[in-house]
Formats: sequence, structure tokens, C-alpha cells
Amino acid sequence: MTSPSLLDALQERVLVLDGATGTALQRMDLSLDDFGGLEGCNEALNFWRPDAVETLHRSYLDVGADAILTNTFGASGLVLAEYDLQERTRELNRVSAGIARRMADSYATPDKLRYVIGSMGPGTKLPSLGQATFDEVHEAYFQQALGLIEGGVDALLVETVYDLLQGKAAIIAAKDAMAEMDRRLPLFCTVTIETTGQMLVGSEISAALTAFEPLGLDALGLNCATGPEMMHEHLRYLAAHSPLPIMVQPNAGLPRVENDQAVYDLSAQELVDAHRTFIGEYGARIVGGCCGTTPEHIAAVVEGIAGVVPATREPQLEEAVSSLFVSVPFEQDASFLIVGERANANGSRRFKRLLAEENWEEMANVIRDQAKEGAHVVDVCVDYVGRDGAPDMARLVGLARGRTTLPIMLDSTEAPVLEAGLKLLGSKPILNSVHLEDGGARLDQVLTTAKRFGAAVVALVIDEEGQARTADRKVAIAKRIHQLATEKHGLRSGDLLFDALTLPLGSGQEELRNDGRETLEAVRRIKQEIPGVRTILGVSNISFGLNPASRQVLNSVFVEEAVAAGLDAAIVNALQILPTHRIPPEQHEASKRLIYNEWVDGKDPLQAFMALFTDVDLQREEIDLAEQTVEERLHLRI
Ligand code: THG
Repeated sequence: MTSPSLLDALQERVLVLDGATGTALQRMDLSLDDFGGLEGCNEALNFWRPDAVETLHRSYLDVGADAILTNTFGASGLVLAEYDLQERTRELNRVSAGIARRMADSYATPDKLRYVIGSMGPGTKLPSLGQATFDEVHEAYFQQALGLIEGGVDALLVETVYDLLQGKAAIIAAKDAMAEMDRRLPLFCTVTIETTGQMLVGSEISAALTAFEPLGLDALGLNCATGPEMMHEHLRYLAAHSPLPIMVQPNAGLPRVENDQAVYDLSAQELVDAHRTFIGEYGARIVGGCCGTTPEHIAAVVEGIAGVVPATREPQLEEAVSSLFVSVPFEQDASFLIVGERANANGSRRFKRLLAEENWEEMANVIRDQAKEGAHVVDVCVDYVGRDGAPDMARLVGLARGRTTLPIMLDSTEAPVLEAGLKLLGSKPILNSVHLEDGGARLDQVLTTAKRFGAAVVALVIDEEGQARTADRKVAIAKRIHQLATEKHGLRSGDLLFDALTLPLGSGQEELRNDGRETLEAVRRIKQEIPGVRTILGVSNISFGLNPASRQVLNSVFVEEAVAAGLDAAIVNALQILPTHRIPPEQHEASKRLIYNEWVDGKDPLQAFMALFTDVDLQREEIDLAEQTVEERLHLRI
């Protein structure tokens, strides 16, 4: 068993990986026959010229590299299919891992073990752009990982990730392959940030960290694309925020093209200097080289980093969700997390009509426009009687994911609909929602999926007896779900949002009158009694049945009270939330009495509230509102 010692070694010292594979092979003067006639397929050498692959590995082992990467960068089935080799995916990876294993073992001494890391490159398809499905990508990497594990690698590396969905599918597949083989190997990931400062599909490093960190990696870092100079900013971000060990394999500078060939100018000494900084200032633990780096570079790194003490890090992981492009923290300055409610077939007549018409374009635009209306996250619900939710969710999310910078909250009562959405997202979404109405079968199913895909989850206070109506029962159910989610499913408290739920306050039904008060009390107690979790409410529900002007006021006052009680997030129509100073004092007071069911002089607070809104003109209110900025309207804590 060499695998545990790799993680142990990482604790003790900085590991030096090898340098380039592809550019090194190009220099070997190989003929088309050596590649089995498959032009451009470096991985074919594992079959037809294993000796060339051995020579490559030796060149790095000779200069003291602690670990070598298998020659399997393009050996997932999706790439091998381009050479009609996909049927041999598992075999090819097993063979390649075997070559590297033998080479590493032949160099290993008790003082210096040599490790083999299974390389899983990005392939040629961009699933976030619809070029491949999650299932296709997953299957391709699953077969690759099985072969690499069989061949004896010490770790797996999902490398050169430029599309988060590809990376996520590969990471999940690698873990599934380990489970299948009953082996737990270290799993590493490197993402590739272009000169633009973003990954190819437009993701910032923060988006990559937020999406990948929950997936159970043992190291996360950067490789390829640029030389080391352009990596500082992103490595600094990881150093400050990522709880995972940092690995970094830069190119030997930005490539230039000369006579149709990529040329890399970074000297060995320059690479050494960069790595000394990466280790000494950012705490990098695994260093090496990517395109254009040679045994000479790695020899210099092995020597040049000896004695450099890795910086001590105290990373602060920002609790967040993400879109394909950016990470969005749960904590919002001077506001709560605003979840836009307009992309809901049950909450918007317009959206429902667009769904009935199958106008996916316009539905995706509704999602996009939630950002302009002040939302930080967008709730997406296509549940609609008589339609098949899973394909609808897939169709819509597939279109919206590249169009919105907002993280998506997948809203459905059906687990397959949530999963359909998850498979389209390389980001970290929120699942809305789980509860215990059936005693937990569905909750188990959804939380298993949430853990697998690294999603946050909304939990409703509903159990076998129905929706909890008292603060005591709401808190008790929240605790029960919290325990299941954290202890049974391994989710983090910070990724759980508890919805204390309230029924409409405007119905006048006697037994609903205390719902507002009980809900707010539950919000306060959930925050106090379950440390680290968050709270959320669907706000517009509370005012169903009232006239539009009064709904706007009641929703706004309710949000204000809930935020004061500790509410972290709310599903709202952001445009319609009024700041306190925009609400006439008597309306404000009447709203509070309704929310808390306070009877003054024997007067029914609902009647008193409704009496104030018999002739208010909402249209005029909305025109007034248009003159305010979103910030003005939403800075409720000011
Ligand atoms: N908790 C959680 N999720 C939820 C809810 C919740 N998801 C759905 C819902 N409740 C929150 N979303 C809405 C969206 C719209 C309205 C209410 C709640 C709404 N719509 C108007 C109406 O129906 O009268 C406007 C209709 C229109 O524009 O046509 O009130 O509580 N976790």
C-alpha cells in the first residue's frame, strides 16, 4: 500500500512532480507507426512504444522527481473515440499506469519513495456548452479511473480543467471508480486559468473553489495555460481561502508560435524562483511543470526548492454557492441573500405561460433578468401538473447556465427533477428542498445526491405529521434534519438552509393566526440552537389572498422582522421589497400587529391591516419605486 504514504509525505515535505509529457514526446522523433498510425494520439504510445514512455518517465525520475504522471492525459473514452480506441480505454489506462508503476518502483528507495499519479485530462468536449452530457463524461472518466487504479497508481489527478462541469463529472467518476474498486486513493485537481484571468468557459478561481471544494479532493491547484507569472493572483486566492493543499504545475511561460510550433521560453531558474515564491509565500505543497518544462527544469526545481519552508496558511473558506462564472457568498453586506422568485411556474403567471408555450429562450431570459432586479441567487421551478419535470428542468438549466451570473436554486418536489438540474451544472447550486413528510426516504435520496454533487440544500420543517406550526415543532424537525444531513450524509451545517415555513396570514382562519409569530420565533431559535446553519423563507407566500399593495407592505415588514430574528436568505420579488422608511408608519405598525397577532383594544389585526389598503394605488407606488436604486430598496439593515 503506497497510497496513504503519499498523503503522509505531503504533510512532511513539498513534492516535486515531473514536467511536460506532450511536448517532451514531440521531441523524441517518433514516427506515425510508433503511434499505431493514430496521428496526434500520444496515449497510443503506451501500446505501441512503451519503451518511449519509459524513457520519458526515466528522464524525470533521473533528476529526482518525487512523482510522475501517467501518459494518459487524453485517455478518457471521449477522446479515444476520436481514434476508435474507446473500447480499450480501461486497458490502455491500466497498461500506462503499469509502465509508470514499474519505472517509479525501480527508482524508489526507503529514503525516497517515488509515486505515480494517474493523469485525467480535460478531453476535447465542453459539457457546460452542451457538447457532451454529464453521463457521457462521467462514464468516460469512470472507465479511465478504473484502469488507472488497476494499473497501480498512488493517486488520481483530474487535471487541466477548463470547464467546471467536465471537472466535476471527472472528480465524481474518479470517486465512483475508487468505490467500485474498494480503494481510497488521494484525489487531486488542477484547473487552468487563461490569460484572461478566467477559465476557458469564463469561470473565476473563486467559482472553481466553491464548486469543487465540497467534492472531497485532497489537493486543488493550477496548471498549464500561462507561465507562472500570471498564476500569482489565483494562487494567492487559494492560499487565503482554500482548505486544501495547493498544487501548481505552470507552463514554461506563455507559448509563442514559431514555424507552426509552440515555443516556451521560461528558463529553469525562472521556474525555480516562481516555485520558491509559491511554496514560501502561498504554501504550495506539490509543484511541477506543465507544457514546455523539461527534465532540466525539474532538476533545477528539485535542487532549488530544497529547504524552502512552506508558508503556514490559515485559509478562510468563504461559505458560498456559485454560478458557472462567480462565487456568491451566503453572507451579503448590508442585506440578506436575495433569492429571486420570478422563474417559478407556480409563482408567476408569465413564467407558467412561457413554460406552457415551451418558450425556453424567454424563460432563460427571466432567469438572467433576476440579477438586474437585485437577486443574488435565482429560484428555478418548472413543476407543472401534466408535464415531465426532469426534461423541462434540463432544457431550461442547460440554456440558462451560460446566461446568468447568478447561482441557481433548483426548486422541485421531485428528486429526479433536482438531479436533472444538477447534471447540467458545473457550479454549486442549492437544492430546494427536502423534508420528512414520508419519514425520510426522499430526504435520504436527495441528500445523497447533494453530497455527491456538492450542492447546498434547503430543508423544510415538515415531518410525518405535516407542516410544523409551532416554534417548538419547527425547531425539533430542523434539528432532526440537521442531524441526518450532517451525521448520516456528511453535509456541512453551513450548506443547510432551514425554512421555518409560514402559511398565509391573510386568510383569517383562526388556527393560522399565530403562524407569523411562531415562524419568526423558530428562525431565531434555529439560528441559536443549531450553530452554523442558515435560515430561509419564501416570503410572498405569507400574503397570498391580500390585495397587491398590502402584499407589498406586509412582505416587506415580514422580511424586516425575519432579518432581525436572524434570517439569512429569502425567496422574494426583490423589486417589491420596500425599505422601512418608504412604508407609512401606520401601515408598518398594522403589519407588525398582523404578523405577531396582536389584538389592540379588541381589534382584529387582520381587519385593521386590510382597512388601510382599500384605495392604495399600487401602480403609483411602482413608479415611485423605479426612481430608487436596487441598493436603496434592499439595504434593510441600514
Ligand atoms: N419555501 C421554499 N421554497 C419556495 C417557497 C417557500 N418556493 C416557492 C415559493 N414558496 C416561493 N416563491 C413564490 C413565488 C411567487 C409568489 C409566491 C411565492 C407569488 N406570486 C404572485 C401570486 O401568485 O399572486 C404573483 C403571480 C404573478 O406574477 O403572476 O406570490 O416558501 N423553500
